[in-house]
Amino acid sequence: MSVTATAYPNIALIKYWGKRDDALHLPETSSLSLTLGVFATVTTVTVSDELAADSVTVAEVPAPPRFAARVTGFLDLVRDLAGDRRRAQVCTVNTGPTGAGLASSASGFAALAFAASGAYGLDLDRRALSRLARRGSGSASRSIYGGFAQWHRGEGSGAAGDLSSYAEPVEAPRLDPALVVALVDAREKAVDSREAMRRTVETSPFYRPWVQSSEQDLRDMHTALAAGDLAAVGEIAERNALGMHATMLGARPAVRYFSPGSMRVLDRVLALRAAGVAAYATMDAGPNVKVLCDRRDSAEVAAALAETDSAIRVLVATPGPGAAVSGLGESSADDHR
Ligand code: 2P0
Repeated sequence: MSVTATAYPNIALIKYWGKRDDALHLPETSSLSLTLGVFATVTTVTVSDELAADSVTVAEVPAPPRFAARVTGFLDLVRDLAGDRRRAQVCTVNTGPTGAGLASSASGFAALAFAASGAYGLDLDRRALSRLARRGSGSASRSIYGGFAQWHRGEGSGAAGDLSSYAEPVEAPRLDPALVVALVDAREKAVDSREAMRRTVETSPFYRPWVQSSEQDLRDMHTALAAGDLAAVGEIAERNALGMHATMLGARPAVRYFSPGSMRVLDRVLALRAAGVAAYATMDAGPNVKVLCDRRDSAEVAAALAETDSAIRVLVATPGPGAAVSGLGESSADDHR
């Protein structure tokens, strides 16, 4: 059985940064994101009797061992759920930069959750798929849905935590947003986000205060989304993201993802606001900057960001769809070699 699924990255407006359970990927805080309509990941999983081991390719090239091991670990979860020990071939193609703070692991594990659960014959609803995707990468739980989504931190540990930590869609019908992505550097980051968040939780004196403020940010964000108040949404998102980066600067040793180029883009966003354009920045585990604005202002914002000599590429993303199965087949693993 072969299943192909497509998923899109999401950018958090209220960030996920830090786990209370590393094995189950249970977060310290709830987070809220917008799924983008760009940089899809397309993944095909083919289950076969003939494979002695899982095989994983990324863009038709054998995956690096660390990533292949992560995929196999994820497939083991799916095999346990399905009671099926057969091995699988995983072929994944990312249309965006990988490991550059553009949420490639979110789209990647959301697509893998859909494709693998389908290929192993599981019939999971979106909540179960979100919980499953979470086990691959926390932020992937949110890419199961299009538009805005909240990943609940859930309550408790062990099975109770696992059952209660999933994402759900959040309606914001009065907003027509865009995220303008300023690509400052498309290279893979030096410190991966998993290590960076672990170090932050364990060593940063600024971490707990951010966790507390994030709870208020989330409540305020719901109010702003319901009111369709883009300026409030942007202000809350910007302060939440800068606060997250402050926690990392307090880690020992510090983790710093923004670069001089990122700063020039952030300055440009401030200049846009001073000129009356509602534009607000957020940044993740990398130097790239994403700017939230109204869709009608997105061309102006994109032009302004492109004028900085820091952005090597600027593109306008509007809200994208949730993960979905895009192909089914009965093909054998050989078909994909
Ligand atoms: C987020 N990030 O909310 C935050 C903001 C990066 C900065 O989720 O360890 O790849 O696989 O659960 O999901 C990146 O972390 O981490 C992330 P794991 P993930 O989007």
